[in-house]
Amino acid sequence: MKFNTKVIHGGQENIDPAYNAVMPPIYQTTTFKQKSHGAHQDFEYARSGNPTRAALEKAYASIENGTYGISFGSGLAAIDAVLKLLMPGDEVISTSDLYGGSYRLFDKVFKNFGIKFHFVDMNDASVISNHINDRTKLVWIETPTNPMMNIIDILAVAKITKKHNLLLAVDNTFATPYLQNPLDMGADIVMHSATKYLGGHSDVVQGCLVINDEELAKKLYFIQNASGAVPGPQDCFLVLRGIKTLHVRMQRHCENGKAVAQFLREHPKVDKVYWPGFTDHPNHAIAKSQMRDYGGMVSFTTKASTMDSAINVIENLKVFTLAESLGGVESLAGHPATMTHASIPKVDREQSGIVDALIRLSVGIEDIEDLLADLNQALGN
Ligand code: P1T
Repeated sequence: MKFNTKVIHGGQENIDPAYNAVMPPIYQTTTFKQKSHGAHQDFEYARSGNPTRAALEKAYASIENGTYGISFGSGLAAIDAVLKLLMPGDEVISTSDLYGGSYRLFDKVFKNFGIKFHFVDMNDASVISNHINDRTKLVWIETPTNPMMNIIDILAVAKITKKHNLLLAVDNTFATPYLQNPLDMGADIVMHSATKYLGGHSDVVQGCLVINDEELAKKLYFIQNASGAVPGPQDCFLVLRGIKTLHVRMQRHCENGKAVAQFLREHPKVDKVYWPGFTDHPNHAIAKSQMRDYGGMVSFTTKASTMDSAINVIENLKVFTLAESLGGVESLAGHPATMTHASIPKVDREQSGIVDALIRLSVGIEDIEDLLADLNQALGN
């Protein structure tokens, strides 16, 4: 099955044995009757499993070319489950430019449980080797990174993690499986904030992991059930519905993202534009080889170069909505330094390029003329 067919049909055979519904029913139930004491059928208690969730988990696995899909109540809950594979004393090497909430979970929660994190600029993947020791267990990457749009070479990182027998987890939220499939490039775990492009309509918070290895999947299913951060059936239904149009939405996100990036680059009030499709992006060659297009996320700074000027621009936007999050059909604009990445200390943030003048756009699928006119008026022509 090719990708556009998978998003609609992948893993969806026989999802409603009772009535052959084309979409899985929303099984709004906490528990399932046992035939007799101890004689369970497929489902017993809804934290452990639910048919609506099972249909979605099969879809997750299918679109990421994996074997096992595991869903969670949010993207952060999915990351939390991966970190729970570790023990006190273990070490993690993470990209330094990553979603502020992921950083906060690492630095403010798991650090307290004796796990050590090395935050590393991975634009040159070989630097990872400098931080590996006997206690290293996991390498965590995001690519493209949030919000600086850096590209990390998944194949090169996977070569290092395989050599040292480390787990490699890739947060594929920005790219989605429409653009890249990290498991095919040697990753052990793919993670998504399904809140974003997979759900696609800004109406559901959810996360997932996709894995090929059976033993690893068993451990993560155990954590999913034991820790209990599971999504409800209604939310699973919504994400499954969103996935069915992922390919057509992503195609338009990519087209509009490219047009916005090019427009901003030519604009006299704009200073830097961060978008991996530019041929002079530092890792454009890697983006070109590991992604099928460049996505709908664009970050930029204005020449005025102050926090006030950046906030002024996003407050003047009328079609773009000033809001956290990304990946929905509507265009959003945010200020990473005070919003999504406020939990990262200012010095570390600025070292990654997240300066006070940085604006991040999630370019939606509206008419491009309206988006460009909106940016033009907000920038003051
Ligand atoms: O919000 P949640 O579903 O828990 O997902 C967390 C998360 C994980 N990884 C990446 C790359 C993300 O961008 C996010 C959430 N990000 C935002 C809310 C944001 O505006 O960037």
